[in-house]
Amino acid sequence: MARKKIALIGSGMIGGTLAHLAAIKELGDIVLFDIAEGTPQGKALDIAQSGPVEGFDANLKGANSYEDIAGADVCIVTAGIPRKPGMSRDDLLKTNLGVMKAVGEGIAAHAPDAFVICITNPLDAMVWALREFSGLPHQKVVGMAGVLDSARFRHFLAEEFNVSVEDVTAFVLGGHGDTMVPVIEYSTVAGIPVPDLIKMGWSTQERIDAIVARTRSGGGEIVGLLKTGSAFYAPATSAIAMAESYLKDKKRLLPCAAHLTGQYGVDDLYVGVPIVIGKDGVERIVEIELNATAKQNFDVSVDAVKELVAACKSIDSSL
Ligand code: TXD
Repeated sequence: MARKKIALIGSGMIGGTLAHLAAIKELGDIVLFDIAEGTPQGKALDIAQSGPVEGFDANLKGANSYEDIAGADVCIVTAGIPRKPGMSRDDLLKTNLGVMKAVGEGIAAHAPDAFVICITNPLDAMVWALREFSGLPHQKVVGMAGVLDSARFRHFLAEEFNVSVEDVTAFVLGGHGDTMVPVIEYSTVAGIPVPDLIKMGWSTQERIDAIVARTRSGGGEIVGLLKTGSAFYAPATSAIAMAESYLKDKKRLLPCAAHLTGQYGVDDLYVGVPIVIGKDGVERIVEIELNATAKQNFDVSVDAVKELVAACKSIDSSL
């Protein structure tokens, strides 16, 4: 059986880490694509040279032409620019919308059967725009945010309870970052919900509230420490989990930005919800009942995404 092909559109910090992880996990052959000349080629060669030591077999190629992504099974998109000081939200939207247009057209022309995972910020709007520009089926285009947000939440909860991260599950809905909605009733340690753990004296509501707040600003905390960029290890690992579920038809249930068509009362918008990812892409959108507070927070999150999409539409009239 031929190896799968994974195309990484954008070969910056997350793109390079994605390539390294995909190679170590032997998910397939890898193409690193970027508009910057030399960067994808250099990273591809560097990672390929780690192969003999690590013991993985994968072809790695750096590219500046979309033709090289031909026939990719998975495309993971990190292309774009970060928000720089003095730049308005609309300046960033304008630039990254232009990038999504180029990327969407490149994928449509050369890898129309791929499962596409968007990571570029502002995530919930960019994944919507990428889907529009590519014209791919909605179930083949998703956004990565929830897996990262819930991984951050799980890490903090495991520290708080002094238990293995393996036994901590977390449930996060809504948009990325500030507006994410952690649902603590569905977050557990080996099946024991967090509210029960509070009753058992493992923690207090105040401490859990502080963890929720820290999770919401998890991206900003890392930017503040790194100073010259944003998180890349955990974002890359999160996207790889989604890619692996598709490539291996694992049917994992993961929180991702998915296209809603009435679920949770939302229509034609990408919002973070639990989905099942298998060989057909988004195989199921999981609609759970939310309590009043979670529903209220979810609606705030949806409104923030709606506003971003409206801004995209006013920037690009073809949308
Ligand atoms: O949870 C999440 N979704 C996120 C999102 C978590 C962390 C970071 N998140 C966002 O991912 C971040 O705000 C950025 O929008 C992306 C990528 O982050 P990364 O840290 O990898 O950014 P880099 O290092 O700046 O890499 C971006 C690359 C860089 O090499 C550019 O040359 C390239 O994108 N780029 C392009 N590639 C192809 N085509 C075009 N048009 C293009 N423009 C820039």
